[in-house]
Amino acid sequence: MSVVKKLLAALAATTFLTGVAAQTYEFSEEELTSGDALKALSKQAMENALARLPESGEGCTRENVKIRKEWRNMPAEMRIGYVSALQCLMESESEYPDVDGAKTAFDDFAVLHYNLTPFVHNSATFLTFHRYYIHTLEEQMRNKCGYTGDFPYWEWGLDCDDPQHGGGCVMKGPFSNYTVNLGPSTTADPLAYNPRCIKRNLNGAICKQNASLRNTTTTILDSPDIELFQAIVQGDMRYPEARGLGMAVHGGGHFTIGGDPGGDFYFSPLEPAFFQHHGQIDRMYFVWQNLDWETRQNIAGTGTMMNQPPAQRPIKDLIDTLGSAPFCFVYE
Ligand SMILES: *[C@@H]1O[C@H](CO)[C@@H](O)[C@H](O)[C@H]1NC(C)=O
Ligand SMILES: *[C@@H]1O[C@H](CO)[C@@H](O)[C@H](O)[C@H]1NC(C)=O
Ligand SMILES: *[C@@H]1O[C@H](CO)[C@@H](O)[C@H](O)[C@H]1NC(C)=O
Ligand SMILES: [Cu+2]
Repeated sequence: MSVVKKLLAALAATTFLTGVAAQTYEFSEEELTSGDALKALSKQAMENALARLPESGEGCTRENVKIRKEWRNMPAEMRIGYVSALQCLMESESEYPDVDGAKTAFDDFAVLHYNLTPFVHNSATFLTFHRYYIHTLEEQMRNKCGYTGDFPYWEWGLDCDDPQHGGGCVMKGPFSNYTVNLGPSTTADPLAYNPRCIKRNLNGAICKQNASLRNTTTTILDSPDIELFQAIVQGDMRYPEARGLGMAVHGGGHFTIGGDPGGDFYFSPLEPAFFQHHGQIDRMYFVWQNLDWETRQNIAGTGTMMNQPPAQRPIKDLIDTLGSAPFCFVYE
């Protein structure tokens, strides 16, 4: 089955339950700003998650569970392998011969995101969709490109104090030769072939105001249920608790990089860092869930406008990263 069909199917089934207020944690201001609080919460969540797994045997176990890591905590050779696998997808054939701008397997992910954007943001499916989306990229990196390492996340807050200046075309590093093939979403035909360099507009001020270590931590701590968690992560204006946060940590991470296509709501997956960024969103979801697993296995909100095709990958399969299928990972 194609990636598109699988992801569409993932959106088709929803359930609704209500959450119960969670345990409270007390941290000092210093612990919140230094990241010590976030480290403690992450550690607790990973321990709680691992405790739910059998030692060994069939399915997902403590022996075979994958451990997703902060980019800088990955060994250098694993980071090189990760970049090579992304470059390999950027050279692999597209599964969308009909989309003029989709030249590679990497571009296909952007086509998918472009088509689904209105249904998978500020909706019940935001967290589970993106969890499955980056997992699908990981699977393609492994299956098409032989990647054997772990999947990374990007702890934005570690970079807020040291913004690299300037913007414009990326001239250095592994993606200096990468061509962005389609978009932006503001053109008359966004899916047309439109080759150009990748531009970034790194912004430490946005990072400090919206995606600091403290922001990441308070988002996890101040969200009693899934409805508020997904609202506060995205700055959903419909909720008083989330108003005034701007685009919150989700937009904050995106606009710490910004540029074209990184700042394009529809085509941001054409920016390779998108996947580490959404790794961090998913890690926040994982930490939040596993701090109080018993009450945090639900979703909230309207389903989507997508009632077709019939469900093949129910959302309940996407809630637990330790489910026997399709996931088996924790975040350290
Ligand atoms: C980019 O392409 C040029 C010309 O083909 C090549 O010399 C250079 O090594 C490439 N850089 C990277 C980072 O792949
Ligand atoms: C960053 O945060 C400030 C204050 O919370 C907010 O006004 C602004 O819109 C946010 N920026 C983004 C890009 O979310
Ligand atoms: C991030 O923290 C700053 C102050 O430290 C605050 O003004 C801002 O509203 C916070 N944003 C989010 C998304 O939590
Ligand atoms: Cu998205």
